[in-house]
Amino acid sequence: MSKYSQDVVRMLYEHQPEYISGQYIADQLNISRAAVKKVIDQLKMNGCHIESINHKGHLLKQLPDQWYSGIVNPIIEQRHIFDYVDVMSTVDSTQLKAKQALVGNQDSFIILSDEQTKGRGRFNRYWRSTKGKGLWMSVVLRPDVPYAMIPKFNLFMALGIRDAIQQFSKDEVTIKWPNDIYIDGKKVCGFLTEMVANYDAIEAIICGIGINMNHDPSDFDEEIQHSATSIRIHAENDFNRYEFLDVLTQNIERRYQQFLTVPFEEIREEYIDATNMWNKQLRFTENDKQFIGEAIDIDHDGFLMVKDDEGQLRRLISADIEL
Ligand code: BTX
Repeated sequence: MSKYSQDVVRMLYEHQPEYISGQYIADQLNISRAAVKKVIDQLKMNGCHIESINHKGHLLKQLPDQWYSGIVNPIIEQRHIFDYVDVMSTVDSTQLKAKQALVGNQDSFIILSDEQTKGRGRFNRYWRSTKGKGLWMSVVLRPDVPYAMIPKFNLFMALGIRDAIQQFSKDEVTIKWPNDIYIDGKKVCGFLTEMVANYDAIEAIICGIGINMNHDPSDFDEEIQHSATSIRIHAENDFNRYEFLDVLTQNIERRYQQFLTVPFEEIREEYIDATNMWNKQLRFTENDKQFIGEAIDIDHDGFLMVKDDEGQLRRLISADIEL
């Protein structure tokens, strides 16, 4: 793509729903009108719905189905907690990329990619990140908090992600403590929080978020076809990936500020209401040991309280749970 593509997309996006003349774009970028036409033709070939009318100019009719930094940037610039966003078309893992990019600086940022070739979940499990179908991103933040706060960060993020997905889903969206979001018994999102720390303090929190956004059921491969779902499958109305990114990052910003200023206790009831694990027998795996039990509460520190099948009370900070 031309080096001007993102600038042109941004101008078209910011002028919506107005037409914008080729001459105006040319003047702004200090290039010829012929060069502008070439960029616009290229964008159209890439699937951007641009309407061009003689003497009127160009109009972005519909937001594209890929990530363009020219559109992502103005959205993320509205979020005060981030310094920048890096938009990629493909990457091994946004989480790995984020860990490299956070070294030697104090930036808070987002890495967003259209595809991951080595997306990873917890315990190095795979995370299927099909091109163009999902929101695959890592968020790097720099809170000045003690290590013990990290599990709480994950709880605040869970609510932020859940709320964002709920705005687009006609069906109830629930949290499966501690790392998944579900709709109708199937996983729509997995997320995880990692940290980089030195002896005294946290240097960065890296929250990797994978959300199935545009998949049809047939887009999931055999291994996860029965356990995965997407927002589109449950969406009330047609939605665009940029609208979703806007809502998601608003919710992340809101919950991050809440995480910094209020104790978990203040959102505990809300979290319990949003969780889908109550009143049923579940299989837990904790440090390679399995047991059956029933989740009965989330305590003031965000630990899951479980009564196992021998009647013993267990307090879990993390575990693998089969619903
Ligand atoms: P997890 O370990 O709880 O979930 C991984 C499991 O989920 C896999 O073993 C598989 O059964 C199932 N799975 C894999 N892909 C999908 C999918 N697309 N939809 C539903 N189920 C799936 C949860 O891990 C945390 C995942 C974080 C992913 C993000 S994406 C951006 C960032 N980069 C990266 O490499 N990881 C994070």
